[in-house]
Amino acid sequence: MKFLIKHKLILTTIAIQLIALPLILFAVKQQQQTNTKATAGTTLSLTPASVTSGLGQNFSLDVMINPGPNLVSLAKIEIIYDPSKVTLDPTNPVVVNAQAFPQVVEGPIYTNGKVQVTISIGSDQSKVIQTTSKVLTLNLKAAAVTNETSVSFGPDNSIYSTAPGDRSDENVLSTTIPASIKINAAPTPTPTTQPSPTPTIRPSATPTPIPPPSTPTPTPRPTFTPTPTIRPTNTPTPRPSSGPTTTPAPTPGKTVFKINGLKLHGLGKGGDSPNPTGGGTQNPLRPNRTLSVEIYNTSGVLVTSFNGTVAYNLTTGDFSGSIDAPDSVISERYLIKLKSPFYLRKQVSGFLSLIKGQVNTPAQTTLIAGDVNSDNTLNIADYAIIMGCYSDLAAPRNCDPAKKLSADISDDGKVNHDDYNLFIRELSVQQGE
Ligand SMILES: [Ca+2]
Ligand SMILES: [Ca+2]
Repeated sequence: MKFLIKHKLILTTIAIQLIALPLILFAVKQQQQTNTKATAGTTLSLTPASVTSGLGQNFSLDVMINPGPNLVSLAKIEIIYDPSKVTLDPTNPVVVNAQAFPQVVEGPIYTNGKVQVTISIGSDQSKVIQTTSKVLTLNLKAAAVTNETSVSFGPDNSIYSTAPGDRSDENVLSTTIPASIKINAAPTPTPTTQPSPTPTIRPSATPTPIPPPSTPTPTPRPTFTPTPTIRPTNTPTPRPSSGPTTTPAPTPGKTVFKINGLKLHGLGKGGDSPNPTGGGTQNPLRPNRTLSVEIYNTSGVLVTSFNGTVAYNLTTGDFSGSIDAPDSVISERYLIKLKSPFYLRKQVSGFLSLIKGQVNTPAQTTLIAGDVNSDNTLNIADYAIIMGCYSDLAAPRNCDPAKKLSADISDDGKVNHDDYNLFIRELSVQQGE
């Protein structure tokens, strides 16, 4: 009997384990899926998800954003619709929610069946979107009878975030939810909106293209004056012939500063203020950078300053170089500060006990980006230059080659969301040292 009970107990334990194992595996898999999703995590939706309208009547759709775990700074929105079924209200087609997004960065641009607009929180880092908010309202008109037509998000939507877990150039949009429109022949007195029970959730990467109108019933185009679609002149900045990473050999007898592993925010493995270990532009267009070395005595009085060049290393994602100090520099304990154009000046940690006539290596240092006008401060003046040169959907508003060079803080030849978002992310430190 005792043996039987023991046997039964063993069998029961095995049975429980057999049942529990798939459950544990399932739970682990679920966890992994949740984690995968959480890396992007922001949702754009059109509400109400379902609208029934009478022919010729006006109706509105709101674009809503649920930031998820992200802190949204900028939204690039592209709405597509079938212009043979639905038209834009000619007087007021797009109303941006200026409370949440006070800065219209570009657009709205109206093309056949498409609305594009890029909006941001402006220059105040604390205004990032952290809760579900209205982005804008689309005012539309029911133009042709149909059982179903959709108003949805096109392939070119992107959301940028200042969260520490995100990169400055990372699109954190994960999901877009369209709206379904039914247009009845007899005009209903008031358009009824019904919350749809199950909105179709589609990944933003694969939008269903709107089929071309089957019957060529030309919808009269609204009479509003659309913003002309000015495509930015897509002349890529010519890459300088690379071969810059040849560190010149130090001159014998010279006092040399060996700069090792200098990180520039937004470039290579430089990270940025909220995410120091994050990445940046892997192939910066200007791999050689001027670096000013300032030497101060232990009382903080400037002794001398001199310039040299540091070069980008693709493998390590940072900058290195050897810079000759003037002969007047004597062996002494010094404070060192480093400054490169468009970055805040930074004091190297600790003192450097300099030995004249030898190679001296200051501690590894990281420079903060975004000082577009190189006055050692991050403020509205830098922001204004970035906004003036911003060019993604349209030509820049106020830019020239020099401004463009300085505003392109991600150094990829373009001034757009990457540079804006990097600047906003850097604002936790606004003054150079
Ligand atoms: Ca500045
Ligand atoms: Ca850029």
